Amino acid sequence: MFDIIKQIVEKCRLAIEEATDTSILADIKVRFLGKNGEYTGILRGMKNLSPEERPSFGKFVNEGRAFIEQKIAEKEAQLKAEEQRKKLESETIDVTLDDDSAIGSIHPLTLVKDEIVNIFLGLGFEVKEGPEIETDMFNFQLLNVPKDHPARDMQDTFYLTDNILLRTHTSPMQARVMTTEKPPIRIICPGKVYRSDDDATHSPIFNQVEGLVIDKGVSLSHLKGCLDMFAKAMFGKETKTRFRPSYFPFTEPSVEVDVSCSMCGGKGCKLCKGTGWIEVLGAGVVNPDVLTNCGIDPEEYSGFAFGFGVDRMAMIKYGIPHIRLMYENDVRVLKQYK
Ligand code: FA5
Repeated sequence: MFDIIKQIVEKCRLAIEEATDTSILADIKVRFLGKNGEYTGILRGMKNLSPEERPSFGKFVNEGRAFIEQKIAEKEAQLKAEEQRKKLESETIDVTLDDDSAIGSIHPLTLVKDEIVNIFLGLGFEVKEGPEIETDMFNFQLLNVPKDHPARDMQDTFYLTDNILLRTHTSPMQARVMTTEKPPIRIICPGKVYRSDDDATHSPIFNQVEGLVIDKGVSLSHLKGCLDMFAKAMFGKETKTRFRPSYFPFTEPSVEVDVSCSMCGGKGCKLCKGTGWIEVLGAGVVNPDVLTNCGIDPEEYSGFAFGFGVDRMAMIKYGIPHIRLMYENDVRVLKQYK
């Protein structure tokens, strides 16, 4: 009996010694010391021993078990240390590796939007962002575009219900601020907008930054000064601005603003289609009806507003020929604008 125990202990010791990972070791533990394990089975033989033999046999079995348990614990510590070392080795980062292919870059639309926002922050404007799903009231009606007004055709709209739509410009945010805050107001509203448009320079989803200033005595000359300053900061200090009469229901008078072409300096090139000028935004003096709609007294206050497409600015700035290139997420295109 004692010899059998010695043999099993030896067999177990060898198996432990040869184990190459902690899961094999766990199997060995079950195989020998588990409920139905080989070593545990020995105890069943105790019933055949005389009462005198039992104490010394029991002691011998317990010593054998303690020996196996100690060997398993030692081997487990050794294997765990080994496994940890291998894991650390395989996860080592080579900080000397000179490869930037995995580094992302900021999207050109974000770059241009941030640049625009920073210029206006420098001029004392505050950023206001709002919902992309809007009510007809804020998107159109408060801005002097009642239902069935022909000017709605200027912005081909995605309606969700009769009165809920995807905002077609960020002007509804201006209405939201005018109805909740008291002048003086000096805000810009960047954000995504939606129209049913699709060609080389128009996308169904695009980005705008619109601006609004309301205070006492604000006039068209303040608008011209502000936008001229913006154009010089954005496109270079040699940039000239040109204001042409236009129409928007929410401004009176309304203007389209062109900047001298930054590519040819105004001489005429492919980018400006030979005219020397590039149209960048719409603007005007806030229509007094809009102020009244939003609860501001037009006798006391006046203001100017403007709005432009960030996508168009990015196309001009980086010479991007098709607006869709900015939405296809082709990294070969996007990583050029780090
Ligand atoms: C407006 O959206 C007016 N809310 C701007 C405004 C604000 C005027 C305040 C006066 C006072 P417009 O529809 O022109 O205006 O759009 C402004 C700019 O958005 C355009 O100059 C153009 O650059 C850009 N844009 C318009 N539609 C698209 C489109 N589908 N894809 C990309 N850019 C577009």
